[in-house]
Amino acid sequence: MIYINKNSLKKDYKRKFLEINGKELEDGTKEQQYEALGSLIRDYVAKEWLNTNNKYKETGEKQVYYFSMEFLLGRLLGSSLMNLGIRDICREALLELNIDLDELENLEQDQGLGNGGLGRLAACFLDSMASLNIPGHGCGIRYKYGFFEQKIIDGKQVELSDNWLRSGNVWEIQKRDKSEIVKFGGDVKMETIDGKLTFTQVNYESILAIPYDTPITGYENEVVNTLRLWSAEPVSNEFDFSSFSRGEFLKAIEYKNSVESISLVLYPEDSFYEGKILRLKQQYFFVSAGLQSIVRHYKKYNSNIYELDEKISIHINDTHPTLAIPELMRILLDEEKLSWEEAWRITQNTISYTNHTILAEALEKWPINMFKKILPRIYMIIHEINERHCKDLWNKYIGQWDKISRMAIIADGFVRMANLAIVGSHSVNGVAKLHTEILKKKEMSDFYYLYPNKFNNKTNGITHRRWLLKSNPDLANLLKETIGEGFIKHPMDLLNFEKYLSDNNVLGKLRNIKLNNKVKLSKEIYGSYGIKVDPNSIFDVQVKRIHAYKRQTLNCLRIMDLYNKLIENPNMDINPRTFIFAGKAAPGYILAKNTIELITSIANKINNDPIVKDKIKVIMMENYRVSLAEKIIPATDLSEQISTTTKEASGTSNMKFMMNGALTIATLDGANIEIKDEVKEENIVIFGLTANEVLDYHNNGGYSSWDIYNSDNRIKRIIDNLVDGTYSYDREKFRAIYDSLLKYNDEFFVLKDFDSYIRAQEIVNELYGNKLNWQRICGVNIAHSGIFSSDRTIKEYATGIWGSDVLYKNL
Ligand code: 26W
Repeated sequence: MIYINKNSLKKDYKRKFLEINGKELEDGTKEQQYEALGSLIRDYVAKEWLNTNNKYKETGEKQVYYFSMEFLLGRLLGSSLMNLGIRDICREALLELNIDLDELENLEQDQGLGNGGLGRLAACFLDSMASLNIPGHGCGIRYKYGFFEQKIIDGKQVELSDNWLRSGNVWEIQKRDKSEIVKFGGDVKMETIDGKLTFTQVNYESILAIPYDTPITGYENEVVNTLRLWSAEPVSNEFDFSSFSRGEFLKAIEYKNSVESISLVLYPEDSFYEGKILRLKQQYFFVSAGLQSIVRHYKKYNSNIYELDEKISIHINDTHPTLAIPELMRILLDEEKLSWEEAWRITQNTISYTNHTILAEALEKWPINMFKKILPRIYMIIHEINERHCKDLWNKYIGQWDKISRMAIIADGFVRMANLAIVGSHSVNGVAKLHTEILKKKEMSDFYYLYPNKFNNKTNGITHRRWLLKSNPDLANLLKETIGEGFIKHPMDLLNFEKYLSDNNVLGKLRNIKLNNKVKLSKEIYGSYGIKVDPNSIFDVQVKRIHAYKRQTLNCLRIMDLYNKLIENPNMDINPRTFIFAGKAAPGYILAKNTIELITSIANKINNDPIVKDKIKVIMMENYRVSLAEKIIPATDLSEQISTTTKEASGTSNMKFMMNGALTIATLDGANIEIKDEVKEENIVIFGLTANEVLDYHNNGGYSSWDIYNSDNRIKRIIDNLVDGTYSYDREKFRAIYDSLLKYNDEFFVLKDFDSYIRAQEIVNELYGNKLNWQRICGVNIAHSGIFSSDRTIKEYATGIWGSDVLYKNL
């Protein structure tokens, strides 16, 4: 909370603008006005940032470092202003200068350094740590190009590079003096010095890691934590002019490019692992730079390296930063000269690991030969970890070779990162109850029986500050008017809203707020795509990565079915619906790209058919990202969470939608189960196979999509529609989808769940028919969303994993 009034803000802003641009505010472009405001706000933050760091040094509190390949922060201007408690006065001050704050906020490029759920979770966690007074910082990569920008051209996804740093980034500070050297390749020299075997990496390539720090402000609590992102540069940036005369100038530039390629671009694959050398380099690059800087900082203020695990927690977000384990071992063994046993104790106690997916194709494993060449010393350490681990297993599981080889860290020519993460950490958690149970009983059961105490659940959460206060201010105001402001610091207080749900006046207000949000989104849709949608129709929304397991195809099929019914019976009485999709497909994922084409083709057909004109519309919004989500979610009536049960580890958009008063239609997957337990069965619509049914099919077979196709006329018709020219002159266009459903026996049980999905949608229609009851249901969802605040999640991590729970308890 900073103390500043409207007039001083105006004065500061004008001065800042002049300093940066050398001209008057009125003469500046909107972009310049945004940039000056951003810089000013960062200046305001700077003092609290310094104070926070000084406080951490003085108190010596345990520091948490959240290591993640991805941080999907979105925009920072609005959230920083809100956290500092000056968004309203800033809006007024700008208004007096004839500037619209919303317009400036909308100009900010999203910081899109993440693919989806995992990256956004990291961002929500940073927000909660800062807001709960927890000394928790992020460590990652400053990709020059973030997640690609998606354009839809002729109904197809086209990827453009996301040059997000083009006009600079006002939020970051480069800290060249805090650079680290990261070593790749070379050999390991072993020698005995003073009777001790030592290891030195020689003939290696040095790469300079430059940190860029972004302040992470807590909500009105004067805490500013740090997100440190690393960028790669050659150690010497000077061109060697003698080599220029030797004609080797281009070589020098090529070298520079090859070094910088390490932090050049975010891999756009989500849930799919490819053994690319560059990705391995990225992983070691930021992990090594991060750990070296953490240990250096630690040693500056602490003399006893043996207590490192009492002062530092390192959390690894999925297996991507697992090299933190051997890298910390390397630092402790080779640089700090600790014994293996001491180094191992400290490493295990320091590191904790979260798993975010059970999809087999997402499991990272690196070919030994490639690994050894790039990281020779790290490989040796992993080899030793594996030797010791396997020895324990041999003693414990005598003769059980299958089990031992399943649990080995190095096997079949690969280094298996999940196994390393489990063995080298003290805590392994899943991200929703069902997901953790599947990890324990199935995916990681061997390890669970070996280390039952390591495994625990931490159901995901979302920051209610961005996803309610900031993105839905009208709803936040209604909540403040009714239950007071307490819910902002204590989101469980949202439960008090339930008392107001018998008040028709409150329900009416809820309805108006939603309608207003829908009107705004309709304008956005009209502005971007020229399509008029009816704000009074049900906004039925599925926005997330496009992936077979998330089953956008199931959603498409029921729209196709509804369309067939309407064509047959144009007078059918239905609640008009607007189906909204958004999401990116991995560039190499053919089926997902085909799904986008299907959505846009259905949209094209339906939106241009006068028979169904006033009843249904289909919209595919381009370039889904955090800032677009903030507009779509508050305007949603129906949240589609329809993944094949067991496949979605948790989901987090499900939580964002409920918090904004949408009804959820869902399978009993991931956190949907916990949402149902919170709101109770009558306030959510559930359909589809249960986890046990899916697992049973997986284990015992017995599913035939052909049988369903042949026995259900509706299904036969829509599947045929995929290839009979209904949606495209090119009858082969949707062949990939058609084949996945029939030829390859519908791996994700789309046809199996179809009937139950349609019936669930009929229930939604009935519920919508009773407007007051619908509003009440939406209210119940809002009231019960507090438990899904990431503040709750972070408190659980702090107490259950990091041992850094002291501070927020005093809040
Ligand atoms: C190696 C390629 C790769 C890249 C990213 C594999 C796997 C991933 C992530 C684990 C994918 C991801 O974002 N998972 C999502 O994590 C969310 C936060 O926990 C969950 O809510 C989602 O259910 C899960 O799909």
